[in-house]
Amino acid sequence: MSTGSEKVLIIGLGGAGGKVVSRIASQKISGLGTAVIDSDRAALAEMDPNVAVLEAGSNLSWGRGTGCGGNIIRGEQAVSGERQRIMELISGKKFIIVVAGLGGGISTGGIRTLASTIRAKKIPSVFMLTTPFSFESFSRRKAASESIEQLLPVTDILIRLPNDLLFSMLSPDCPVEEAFAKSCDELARTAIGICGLMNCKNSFNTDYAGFMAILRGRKCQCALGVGLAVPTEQTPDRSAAAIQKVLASPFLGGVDKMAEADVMIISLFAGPGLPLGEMKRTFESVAAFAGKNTEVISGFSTAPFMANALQVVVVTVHYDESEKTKAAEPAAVVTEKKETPVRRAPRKKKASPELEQGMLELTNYSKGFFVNTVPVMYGDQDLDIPTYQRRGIIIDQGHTSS
Ligand SMILES: Nc1nc2c(ncn2[C@@H]2O[C@H](COP(=O)(O)OP(=O)(O)OP(=O)(O)O)[C@@H](O)[C@H]2O)c(=O)[nH]1
Ligand SMILES: [Mg+2]
Repeated sequence: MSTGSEKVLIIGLGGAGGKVVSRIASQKISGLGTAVIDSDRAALAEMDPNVAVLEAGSNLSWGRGTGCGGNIIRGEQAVSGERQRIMELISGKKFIIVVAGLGGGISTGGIRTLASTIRAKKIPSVFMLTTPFSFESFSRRKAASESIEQLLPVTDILIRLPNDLLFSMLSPDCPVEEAFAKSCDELARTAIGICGLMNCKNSFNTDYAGFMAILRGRKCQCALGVGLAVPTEQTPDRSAAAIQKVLASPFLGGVDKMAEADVMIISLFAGPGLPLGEMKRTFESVAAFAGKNTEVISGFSTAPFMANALQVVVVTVHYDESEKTKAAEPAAVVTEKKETPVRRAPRKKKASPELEQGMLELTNYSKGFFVNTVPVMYGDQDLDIPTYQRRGIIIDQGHTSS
């Protein structure tokens, strides 16, 4: 199986990933290869003819080309058994995007093997994963979130898109099939947008390294909006038109999400000759939606095939609470390490506090109840009388010698 000579490869894993990748393949974008890994033969048969398909698990006892039926262990077995073919599939690639809907059998079970295989080949990659709707089963949601935990150490860039964000943008009357179809269109646009983003040669910070610095190993949720516009007679301002589309993106979750973001990445992609004024105006218009604590990072790139089109990609990153506290920790450690060792002065002895308690007069008290008992004698000494009295010892009054 071959994906051709394209240096960038988008891999769909499982049903949702496959649908997205099939849409991307149908656009025949030059330089972009597509592949799908699934154990569901029927789903693979529906792929665009440009997609390289890898049927996983057909040699296993349960594998009859019917999919994993939500069974994560089967998903893991199916993908682990295809390590060699996956190696061949990704060989020679410069950059890989993986798209999958976590929660399913092959996607949740197989994603780790796919990630570790890509890492073993040292190919830069971005994982774009949806997490299940809140109405899906608890076990699916739990499996998805555990899968994210396991993936963090083996991925560089993990973009986690909660499917629930779709609800915030689509009307409740929207038919389910339409909602899913729209989401796949959006994910396809997003994946293509990310490819543009990673190729930002003129970017300030929005290239692969910049993304890695923000996302690597950190638990976060992302939201993403893509808007592409060309100037027309009705809408001559392509920047405003592209921003409008970004704001309407279902995976952006609305302007409130932008204001709450910890990081906002704005990237422009246009044909050669992008005017400075238009670039500045676009960045400023999008950045106006950021909150006062949002760190805004922006970048741009140009390519001849974009002609007079302008694409705006906005990624917002919302760190989990635990990550926010973690972020403060390394700084503290670094400061401590750089500190010049201080020679400690010899410890001073603590000054003893002044004795405040009054003196108790030392007198002989009556033996009380024991006055008529036979005294305990040792030689001529009555042992019932305290030793200091018997021997006439002067009691230390509590002051130290210094
Ligand atoms: N946004 C979006 N999410 C989807 C779509 N289809 C499925 N999902 C999500 O992706 C998750 C996994 O679904 P699939 O990709 O069909 O599952 P799979 O990996 O093929 O799993 P098995 O068939 O059990 O091997 C679901 O739980 C949904 O949350 C879709 O069309 N759009
Ligand atoms: Mg499936």
